[in-house]
Amino acid sequence: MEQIAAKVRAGERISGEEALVLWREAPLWLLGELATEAKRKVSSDKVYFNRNFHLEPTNLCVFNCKFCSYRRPKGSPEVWDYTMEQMEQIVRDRAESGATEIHIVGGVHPEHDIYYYAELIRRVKAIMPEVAVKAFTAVELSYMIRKAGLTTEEGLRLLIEAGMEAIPGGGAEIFDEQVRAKICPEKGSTAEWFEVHDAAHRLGLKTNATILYGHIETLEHRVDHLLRLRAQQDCTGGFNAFIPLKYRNFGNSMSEVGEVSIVEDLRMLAMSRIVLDNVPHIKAYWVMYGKQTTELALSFGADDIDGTIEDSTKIYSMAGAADSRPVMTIAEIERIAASAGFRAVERDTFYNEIVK
Ligand code: V47
Ligand code: SF4
Repeated sequence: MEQIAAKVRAGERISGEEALVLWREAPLWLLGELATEAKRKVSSDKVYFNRNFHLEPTNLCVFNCKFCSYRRPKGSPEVWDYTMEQMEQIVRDRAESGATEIHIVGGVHPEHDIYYYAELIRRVKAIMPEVAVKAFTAVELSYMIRKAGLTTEEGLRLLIEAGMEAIPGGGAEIFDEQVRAKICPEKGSTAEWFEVHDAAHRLGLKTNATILYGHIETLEHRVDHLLRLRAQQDCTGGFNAFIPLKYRNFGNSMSEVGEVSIVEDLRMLAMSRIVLDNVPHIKAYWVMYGKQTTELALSFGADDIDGTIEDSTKIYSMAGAADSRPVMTIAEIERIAASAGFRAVERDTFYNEIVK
């Protein structure tokens, strides 16, 4: 274990087996120390955040992932399915908010096609031309592109021409095909997820990646997930950030699985930073962890806490996250970063610093 820690300190890449030894045997303080050293090499004393909001067009979905607390079947009183005009109004209401990014993600709609979504992006950009559109998980993209009979590259080009500038990390879940078949059997495959991100990177788009952890997967599955991402990043280099998403167990059909501890969350973050030596940013998504754990996360390799959100996402509140009205002021972000010993820095979607 000491030898592996020395390798990490020297900036050398560790293997999957070495990662497993560290994950199982290293004391928490050591993981925090190694991850913080690695974080400082990339982002010194900075903790990044942005001013963003989410647009969730619908919670209808053609898939039915077992961990999802968000999707509702057609006819349910809890369905929302915004019209184009309603979505324009949501954006108009935030036009003066100072947001630099809009994150558009929802269920995989049974009827809307890629041309509808291209139009949505165009209308968003018409209202807020300066905002960066980070839109659609690889699962949504793959579905709409295949339905239109386009190649992945053609589909992405069409959305890029409409104004899409980045792709969020969702839909990755767990790459191991056997675990994926158990928790989200209908959803697009691991190969499809990588196909979208690979093509996006080759077209010059920056994307994020996630893992959904803390359910039925093992540490081996988590390491396998990180290694597949590291290999992709070696080839295309387009991942900006990695976001470990903790499985929240409220209101879905895997609730009996329970939730992992905060200590496990911290180990997950630190190991992500250590193994993903070629991904610059590790995001502690505060909406999912809650504000206190997010503060702790900054001592375990995270250098990004996402954004102000403005109470615009329901994915995590519906899955049992502590904060049912997710809003974070910039003063709060600054306090959290300072309390962890770092400096909050506002960024845009591409991690350029915004100097006011
Ligand atoms: O893919 C769904 C996850 C993801 C649950 O790129 C759940 O900046 C936990 O990807 N418990 C979508 N997680 C959200 C996402 C995301 C979020 C924030 C920032 C970015 C980014 C991306 O939400 C899904 C799935 O993995 N999810 N249900 C649940 N019960
Ligand atoms: Fe649909 Fe996404 Fe929920 Fe799966 S996680 S059921 S793809 S909304």
